[in-house]
Amino acid sequence: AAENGLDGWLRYAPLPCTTQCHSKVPANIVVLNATETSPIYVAGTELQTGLKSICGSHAELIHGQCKASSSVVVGTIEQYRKTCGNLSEIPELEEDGFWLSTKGNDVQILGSNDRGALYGAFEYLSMLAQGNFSEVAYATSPSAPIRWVNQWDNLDGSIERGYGGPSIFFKNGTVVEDLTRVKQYGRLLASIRINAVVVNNVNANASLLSSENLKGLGRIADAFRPYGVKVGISLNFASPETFGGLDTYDPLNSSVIKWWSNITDQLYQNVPDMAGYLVKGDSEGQPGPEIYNRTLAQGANLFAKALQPYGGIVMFRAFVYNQLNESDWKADRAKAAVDFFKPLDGEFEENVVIQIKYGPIDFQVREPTSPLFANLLNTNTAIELEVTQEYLGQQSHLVYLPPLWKTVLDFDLRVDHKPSLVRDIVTGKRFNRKLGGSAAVVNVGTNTTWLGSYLSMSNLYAYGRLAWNPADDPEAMVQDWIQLTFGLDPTVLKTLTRMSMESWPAYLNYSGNLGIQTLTDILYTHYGPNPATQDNNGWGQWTRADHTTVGMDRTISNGTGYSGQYPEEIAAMYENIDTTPDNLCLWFHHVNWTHHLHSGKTVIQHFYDAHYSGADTAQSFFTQWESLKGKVDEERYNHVRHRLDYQTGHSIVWRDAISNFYYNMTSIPDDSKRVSHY
Ligand code: GCW
Repeated sequence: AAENGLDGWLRYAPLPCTTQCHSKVPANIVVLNATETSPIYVAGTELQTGLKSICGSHAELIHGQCKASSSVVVGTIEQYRKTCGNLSEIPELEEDGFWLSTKGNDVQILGSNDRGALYGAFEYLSMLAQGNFSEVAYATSPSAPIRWVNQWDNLDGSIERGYGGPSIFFKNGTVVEDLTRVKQYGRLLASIRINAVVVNNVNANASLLSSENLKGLGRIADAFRPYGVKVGISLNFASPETFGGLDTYDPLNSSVIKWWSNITDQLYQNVPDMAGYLVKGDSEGQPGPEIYNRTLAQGANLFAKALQPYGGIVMFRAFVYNQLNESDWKADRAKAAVDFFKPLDGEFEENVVIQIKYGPIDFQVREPTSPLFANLLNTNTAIELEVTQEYLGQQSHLVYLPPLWKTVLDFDLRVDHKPSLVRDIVTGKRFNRKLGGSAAVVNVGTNTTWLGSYLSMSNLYAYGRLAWNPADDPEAMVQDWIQLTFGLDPTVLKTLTRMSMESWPAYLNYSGNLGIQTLTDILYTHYGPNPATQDNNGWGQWTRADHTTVGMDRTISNGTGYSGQYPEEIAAMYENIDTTPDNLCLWFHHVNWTHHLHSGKTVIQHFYDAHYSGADTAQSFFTQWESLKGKVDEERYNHVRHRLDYQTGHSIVWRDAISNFYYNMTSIPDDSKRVSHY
């Protein structure tokens, strides 16, 4: 229904009667698998619902046997060969891949496994919902096996950095009774080919491991299973002591090892197909192996070994750093991940994957690519992205994130002077690793828009697309999302595409640029302008701004040496200010406010201009959206209008707060005389 956001991009809005629906859509749906908990069964009902809703046609569901003609056949390739006979040559598929053919009388949707068949059904429905009846025949496979989302849900039902209401999983310390929303989430995730969800916060509470909660996890897994989505959990490193009653949590202690393997056994009794563990150790106050003088690899391997009998995976986070002293010119939080993990390369078990945030600090509006991707050649890696807009407007600002993510995924790190795109590193291709992929912090909640805002859902949709194919195009992805979410009106498509593509550059301009990070409040809320919070504390998100100068000197020659963590060609580029792109100038160099950028502008004038132009663009979103009145149903029109109205005002608050702050600091007037009156 139009009023209801729960369907996300799976609304299956009716197509206008003029389309080819009736002639092109088969009369039967053949489901080559009968068990009700199988994704193939779900594919059958999804196809039936979708065809009815999109085309108004009733297709008969037939289980198990092949029908002579006019059918959509959905199942695995193996089942097809057994039940329906010959199949033309089709390309080799990876796990979860599928073959889709709409040529001839039948539609074939055939997975390499059950999950792949369901993905293919969603792909076919996505074509139809966009009025696309073209004849296609192709195979597609995932770029990587790990396509996960992380929820930062606490057992009390709150969500860390969640902006879409309380948890759909937990309440009052246990798993909620009614798992309807979990199933609906599973449906959305399956449609974008996500294959696992870590359901609890990385800042984990050991009481998740109580026997009651293990049963609850079993129920969550049962709810997700028909959608091919597995469950994983975050662990608290100290659990053996705080929850298990041992007097240690030393990862090499035999009773600790036994305790974890026993817990793992119990988990697999409740969740036989559990995806694995996610671990945040020795980071931001979380316990880890360090107090026992054990390495992070010894910590990770403890869990890896417990999981090996079950084929589970440990996602071990690279987000490890210490508080630092700003009076030390060479101190640099951005260096922490490589400092901690590079010496451990090759020491991790084969089922450990190091989960690396895209940049070296923390989900900022722009960061250089994390150099850790270039420093783990004998270790599995995955990239961590953030759909929840923690530093990026918390769903109250429109920020379509894939253009930001692409600055990292498409970055060529030139390891050993060879092409080394981040996307080829995390998929395992570049260094020949079997495991790899991506994880995104999503944080949906009970809000009927899921994320707290209709427009934010484009980020979840596109995340799934990129996890499958990191070479996918941000504009093409958002266009599919717009048509699936708001229908086929060309003006809606054009306007919302433009707004989406302009949104990250606009937010970047009014919230921080030239590589200075997001100038938001970093101490508590991560929301709204507060450039004063960056410096004079131990968090290491420093700008080192004063009356005459600004920026972090991260060069080898005179600074923190961070640029030296990159392979030679990249290090040389960043070491020299002449070859550092303007957009990372202040990340790598400490300069005068009057330093001239490659653009010809001074740093301070760039600040003023960018903040004005970013806020101008944000204001235009409101008018652009208003031009769509009557073309989008009223409920969603008003919801979005309200958000954009707020963003209009808040972008001006941002603009003025930042411009004013640096004007007061530098006393350098704005050439265009906008700022000088403060
Ligand atoms: O971005 C920071 C957040 C914390 C978060 C942490 C992490 C879950 O402010 O809320 O903790 O990163 O990624 O572990």
